[in-house]
Amino acid sequence: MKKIILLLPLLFSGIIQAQEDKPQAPNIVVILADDLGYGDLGCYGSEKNPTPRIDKMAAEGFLSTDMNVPANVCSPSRSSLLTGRYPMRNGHPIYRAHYHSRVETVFGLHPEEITIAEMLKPAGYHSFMIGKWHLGFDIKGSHPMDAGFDQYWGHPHNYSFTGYKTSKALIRNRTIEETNVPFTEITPTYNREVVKFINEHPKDKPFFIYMAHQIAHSPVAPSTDFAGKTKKGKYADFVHELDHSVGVVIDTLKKNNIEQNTLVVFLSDNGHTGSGSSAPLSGGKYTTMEGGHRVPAIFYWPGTIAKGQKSDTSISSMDLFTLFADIAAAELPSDRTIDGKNIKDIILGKETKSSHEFLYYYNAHTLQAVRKGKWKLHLPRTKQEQPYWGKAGRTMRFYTLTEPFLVDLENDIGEKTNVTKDNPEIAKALQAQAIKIQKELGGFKQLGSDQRPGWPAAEIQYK
Ligand SMILES: [Ca+2]
Repeated sequence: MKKIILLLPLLFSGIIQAQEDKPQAPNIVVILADDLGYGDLGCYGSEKNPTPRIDKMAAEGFLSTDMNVPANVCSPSRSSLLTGRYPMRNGHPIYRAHYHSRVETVFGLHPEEITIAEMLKPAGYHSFMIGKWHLGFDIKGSHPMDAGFDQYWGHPHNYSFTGYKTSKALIRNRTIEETNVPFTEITPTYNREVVKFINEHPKDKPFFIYMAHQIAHSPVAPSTDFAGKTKKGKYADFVHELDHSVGVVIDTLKKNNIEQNTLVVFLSDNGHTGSGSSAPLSGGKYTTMEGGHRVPAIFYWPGTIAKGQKSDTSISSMDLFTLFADIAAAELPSDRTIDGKNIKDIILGKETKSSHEFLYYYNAHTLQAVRKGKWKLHLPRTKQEQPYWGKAGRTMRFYTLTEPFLVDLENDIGEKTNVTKDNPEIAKALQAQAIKIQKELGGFKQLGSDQRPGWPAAEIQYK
């Protein structure tokens, strides 16, 4: 008996020691810009938009010149970021715009999809979503809090979205807190809420913040503090406000002494519109040119990610899912295909080879291009196959194609010259891959073997 009494305190102190030695899982913050073009930040060559905070983040972290989103409009891009799966695979390949058709508004993110928030939960993470959800907020089963988030604050739609109680509203969790909110008052509340959350969050529990801004989507309307500030026009003021908000997050992490234990990822959901720029790329939002799918992306984690890295290794927004699982020691789902790859070694500067053998460019349900390394093949298409491109109004190049168009992205980033004739074998191989992947992911009027059909929701909330 005496022995046991002596041993017990030792045993307990051993357990406590083991817990103290276990490194705390890092916090994760994703800051998603809306419709921010590849050429819209100072660190990506913009001379118009002052973005000192994001530029500093890039200088002190990892900047990707080849971050690809698998969709060129808001909703499908967000669905794939959160699930690590191509939009065709996860059942949300089209965007949510109530004025196009009723069908598009009555389904959202499928409840059986697993989001980053759900994946991180068993690893002890508390998840907070701020801002534009755009994945069926009003639909039962598709609300952020049905998708693993513990807390929500924000305006969940495009500001132009009308006819719902949640239109132009600010919502806390599932409760409408303010209605008829002027657009210019929304972003300042995001800053207020993110600061409050970080300041108050218990230091011994890791968090995941998904902060999805309304900036730089229309309406281009900077808040009072930013209107006229840059003297370079409204759009520059707007992007400058976004930059300021990024600075607010970084400063708050620093103030709480958790900057070294927090990975911050900044990226955009798709290419530019209106006053923005995707220079030196061609095309923008709604198009499957590089300007629609290649976005700015910066990874910042002082003490872990080395400063001043600039990488042209192809990565995808779907990779965040897999990267976060790794750094959080969370389990990846084993019952489904995850398209995201673990890019940890890439952002740590240990690997320069891309894990993506192919990248697929879908415009809604239509596969329009396949890329392998520097080679990108634009596939023939008719205007009937695509709901978006014609609405873009900026470029009609590639709107329809009668013949395949092969581009060498290394030497022709603007996608000007068709080199199919000089490289017939490459074009043929990419065409074969296009046929193969459509059997799996689906295509226009073709259901793939691993494609979740969009789901009709039975019940609309807030109505
Ligand atoms: Ca967008």
